Order: sequence, then structure tokens, then C-alpha cells
Amino acid sequence: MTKVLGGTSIPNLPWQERPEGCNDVIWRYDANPVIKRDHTPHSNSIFNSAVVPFQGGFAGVFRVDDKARNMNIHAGFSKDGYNFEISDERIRFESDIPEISEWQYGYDPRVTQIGDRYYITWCNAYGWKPTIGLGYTDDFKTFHQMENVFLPFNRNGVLFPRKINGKYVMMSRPSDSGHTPFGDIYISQSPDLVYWGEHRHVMGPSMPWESTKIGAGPVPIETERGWLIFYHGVLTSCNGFVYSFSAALLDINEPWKVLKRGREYLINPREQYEMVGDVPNVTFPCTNLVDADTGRIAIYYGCADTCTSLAFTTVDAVLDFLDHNSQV
Ligand code: BMA
Repeated sequence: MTKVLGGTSIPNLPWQERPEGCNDVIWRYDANPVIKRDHTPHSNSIFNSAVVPFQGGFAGVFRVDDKARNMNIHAGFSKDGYNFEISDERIRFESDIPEISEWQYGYDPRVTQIGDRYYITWCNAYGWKPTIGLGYTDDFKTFHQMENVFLPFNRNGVLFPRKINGKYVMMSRPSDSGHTPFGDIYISQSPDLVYWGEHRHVMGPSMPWESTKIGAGPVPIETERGWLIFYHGVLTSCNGFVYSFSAALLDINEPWKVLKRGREYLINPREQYEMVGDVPNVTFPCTNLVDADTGRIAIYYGCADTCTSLAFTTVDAVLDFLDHNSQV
């Protein structure tokens, strides 16, 4: 088994064995979606959300669009990773920076644990324009907002789970004000989570399934072979965008160097709950929980901008796929 570095044991990781006769690298939970759109009294949809192990169970930050169609992020908890209690109120960040902390909208959170602290990155409106917001919590009750990471326009900010060469490292996807028709993954580095620079290009659109734009997905998984990441890719069809996802392996010390990258998607919209919803044909991963003991991975992904689903794989299954199906 390929070693997962810096990870933790998650004995209660949500898990189902690969169904008999299924050869897929990633397979879906048979009772998807795990979080339905009307999970809280005022939710229109709950999708693209982040879950982490917390106090023997799980906690998370969830993208909740309400019935007025405001886009917000909410805290939630779960004992088993399947049944969630999600607040019907948005997170209200405490902050010493009034210019930054006036809430406008926020979406697509990721949560990265570094030490005992949980950092939240999300697409945060500043001047009603999207950029990367950054905050932290120690208990998922009180949340603190820090400086925005970048100027608008940017989305899909994902923080690595440790410093690399003494610096914090974040992936992001510079974009425009709309439903951006382009997008590459970049890396930026920071000594203090406030000042970001030393930007590096990681990768851009390539194969047909990801030919319009790509963006980082969940928090990178550190393995003895490199950083394993899942990322989404978008194809423009005659009927609009199609969001699928695949995997890549990045160099452990210079993560802007791509060692392997999937030629094919691993999950694409094909189940009813992925093809039908507020935005049809979207599978959008924001979480990968990894049990360091077994290499099992549980992926939470948004479906059709409406609900949240679960899928399963293992570190070795994804690396084996990359070994035999890499485009680089
Ligand atoms: C992106 C983001 C995601 C969304 C996707 C598909 O630009 O807004 O939150 O899932 O579009 O609508």
C-alpha cells in the first residue's frame, strides 16, 4: 500500500466496497445523494461542500444557497459522515478587518486542517466580485476571517495541509466576473497566510473532457509518491458546461510540477442527481477524507449545483489509474 503521509486514522470513514462487477476507479455510494437540497428549512440547494474529521466524528462547511438564492456557507456536524446537522444560519466571521469582513456572498468552501486549526478557503465576494476568502476555526462554532488571499477575480482556492519549503501553499484559478470560459490551476506561496507571491503555473485545460477550464478540488493528499489531487474539468457542449473530475500527482517539494495527470475523467455526470438540478451536468468535488491506515478515500462532491453525494476509492486505485492513463 502506498503510504499516506501526515494523515490520520479515520476508522469511521464512510465506506462501501466497490460493487461486484464494477471496474470503475471511483464508485458511487448506493444511497446518493447524501445531503439533499431541502436539508435545512431555508435551503434551495446544498452542494460543493467541505467535510473534515472532528472530535471522533465529522464537521464541515457547506455551500447553502437559500430560497432567495443568496449564496452562503454554513457550519455543520455529523457523527457518521452520512447524517449531517447543518445550521440554517450562515457562518458569521469575526474579524478585525472591517473592510474585508462585510459579507456579500460566499461559496464552494474547502477546509484544510493544519495542526489543531481548520482553515476555510472559499469563493468570497469583495466589492461584489469573486476572490479567495480565508478564515479559520478551532471548533466550528466561532469563525475568524483573515485577509482575502488575492484580488478579484479568482476562485477555487485550496490550501495545502502543511508548509512546503517553509511556506504555505495555495492552489487557485484566476478567472473573470462571469461563468469564466477559461481557467488554469496556479500555485501561490506565503510565509504568513497574508502575503502571497512566487506564483507558479501548474496546469491548464488539455483533454476534451476538461478543454474549457480546470480548477482544484479537495485538499491535496500527501503520499510517498507525491501530492495526489482530484480536480474538476469543464467541457463546453452544445448544451452548456459539463463538469467532470479526475486526478493528478504533483511533485512533493515543487507541487507546480505535474508528475501524472489523468487522460480521462474518473467521475462525470451520468446519474439522475448529477444530470438534473439547478445547473445540469455538474460533478464538483470539494472533499476527500483519507484513512491513513487503509488508504481508503471518501469523496464528497456537489451534484448539479443542487445536492451533495459520496463516492469511494483508494489511494492505490487512483495511483494505478494514473500509472496507466497519464497524459503527461
Ligand atoms: C462554477 C461555480 C460552482 C458551480 C459551477 C457549475 O463557476 O459557481 O459553484 O458548481 O460553476 O455551476
